[in-house]
Amino acid sequence: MGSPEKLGGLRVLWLLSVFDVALLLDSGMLYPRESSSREVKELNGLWVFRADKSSNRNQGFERAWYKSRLAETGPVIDMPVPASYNDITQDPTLRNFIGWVWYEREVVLPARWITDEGTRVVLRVGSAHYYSVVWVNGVEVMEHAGGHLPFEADISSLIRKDPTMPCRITIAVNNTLTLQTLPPGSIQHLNDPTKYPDGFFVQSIAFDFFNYAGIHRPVLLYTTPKAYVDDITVVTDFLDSTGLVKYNVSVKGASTATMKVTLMDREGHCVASSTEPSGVLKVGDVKLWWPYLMHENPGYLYSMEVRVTAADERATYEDVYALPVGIRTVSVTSTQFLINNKPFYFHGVNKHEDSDIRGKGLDWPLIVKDFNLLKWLGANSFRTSHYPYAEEILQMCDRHGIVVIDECPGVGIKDIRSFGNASLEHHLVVMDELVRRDKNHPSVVMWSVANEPAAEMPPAEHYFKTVIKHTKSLDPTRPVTYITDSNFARDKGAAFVDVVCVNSYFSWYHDPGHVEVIPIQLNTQFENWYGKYKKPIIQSEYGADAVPGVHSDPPLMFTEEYQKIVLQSYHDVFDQKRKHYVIGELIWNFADFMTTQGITRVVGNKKGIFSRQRQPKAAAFILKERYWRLANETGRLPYWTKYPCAL
Ligand code: BDP
Repeated sequence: MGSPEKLGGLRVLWLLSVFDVALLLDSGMLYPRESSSREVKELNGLWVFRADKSSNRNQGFERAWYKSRLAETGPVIDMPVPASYNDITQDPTLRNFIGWVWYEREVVLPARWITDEGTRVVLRVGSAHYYSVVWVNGVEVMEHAGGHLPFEADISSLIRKDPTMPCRITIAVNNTLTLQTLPPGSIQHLNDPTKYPDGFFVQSIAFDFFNYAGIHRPVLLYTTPKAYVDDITVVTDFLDSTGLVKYNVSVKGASTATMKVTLMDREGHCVASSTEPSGVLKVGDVKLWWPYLMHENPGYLYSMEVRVTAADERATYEDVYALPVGIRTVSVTSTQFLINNKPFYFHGVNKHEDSDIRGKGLDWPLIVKDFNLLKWLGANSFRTSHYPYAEEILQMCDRHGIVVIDECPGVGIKDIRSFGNASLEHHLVVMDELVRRDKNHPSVVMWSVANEPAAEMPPAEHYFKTVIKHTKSLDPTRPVTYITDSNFARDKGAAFVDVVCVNSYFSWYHDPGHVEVIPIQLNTQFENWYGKYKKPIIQSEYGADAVPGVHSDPPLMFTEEYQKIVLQSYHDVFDQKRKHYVIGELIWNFADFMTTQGITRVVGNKKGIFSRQRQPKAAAFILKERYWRLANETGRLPYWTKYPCAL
């Protein structure tokens, strides 16, 4: 054994060697935060809106709707941002609309933003589904492909062109999915005049949630000085009681800059500092970031304040950015998932961003309600099935200690044409964007690159090998997974992952009505996967639909009783296998959610343990009892959790 100093030195060397991130993207995507040098102006609220219902959906571009006020080129309606537009009006053609919709908002800017040449003004869209084009005062400033990640543009010079003009922001958003988008989809034109009206077409998708569209997350303007902190990357470790924070700051807008990096504890006391743009901060008597129910003080966050000063011939600029930092480690053995070197058992849920009226629009009351429900349930984790969730949600996870499997929108990859080069390249860019956005969240412990792709298709092996390898090169500190269905014989991707994640629906999609098959089939599933790969396994989905309020005993499918007995039958097997290599269970789903209309869906998917309005079904109480018991066995409950009902 080496001396602690020597081991510490090696640890620091290891830290220095990782995370020299090879992101292909040329700039950072820090969450916009106010500071003494940065202002934020939210543009949430009412926007002007029009769907382009012309037969080719292209009139907006042909007639250049972006060049003048939208109200001047046709009728407009009010549209809230953020929100999906689908469920806002009484118009059935808008609910099921496919094509371009146009949003517009005029903003009055503070005079200083326009006159001060030393200030950068950035326009940022949290997410818009799926393809977006953005103009400011009729000039295109950016385009973005992908419905779940942010994009931004520096609009400083544009707003200074004519200071007398208001700042008119136009955003055109198209929800059409193609074989190369993520998720993929395709358009079917149905031309038989004996069956369909003229120009009839539908969007086909191979995933099980409604393709809500619009501007789903906040749009805002923020400022930075001309020389600014463009990105920060943090990787953490610890040795005994010393925390290690490896950081790297990238500055733009100046060739040389002086730096002051200060790490502060919760009380605002400085615990470490540096004047280098990169290095390792050592934190004595470290307070580690722990998951909820694993420690009496979960979600501990330090604040890393980065202060950059740079000068040019005209002025001196100072930029300040404060990043929350949780110090923790993640690692995987052949049978365990370790957080801070202690075994972690995922007892959690799969979610969706989905609710009445708002669709997939960010909504604070809903977010806070969901976190209260997660805590009530005793859930310590969730998977962002089937796409990256809002940054605001991940920040809540960081603060509350809810562990996250962060999934990209690689869902419904079922057509062989979606395994081609164009798809693969886009998938890699999406992983770049996802890791760039979420790399510093302590709550994020694993990346998921896809859900239930058609893994049996010949190109799947190369495709997933490439995506997983790329993700590992972006972030060597977190395990990577992809989520497979229970079709063991056909799988081609699990060989490359660190943790095997399996979805199965025994006694539902197979052997419907026969819960007695669950123990045998689930046991076979686990033994097959572990036997072949010798990797820890998470049951990443299981469940059954229950229409709230529908009952029967003996249990019949779609009743609350059937959902309960399915869950309980799975739990018996989990309890045997978690002693060996099963490291988690995530129920499908936290809440009922909207899907495409179809004969197997009664106004959406009803596998929630809560209704879409977040009221518990009988299964929620089964799970609550189980999760608190698991927490008692595997974690360390904080004193106040003796009274979970008071939460
Ligand atoms: C799984 C999918 C999920 C579906 C679920 C279901 O991963 O998106 O919603 O089935 O059918 O296979 O309920």
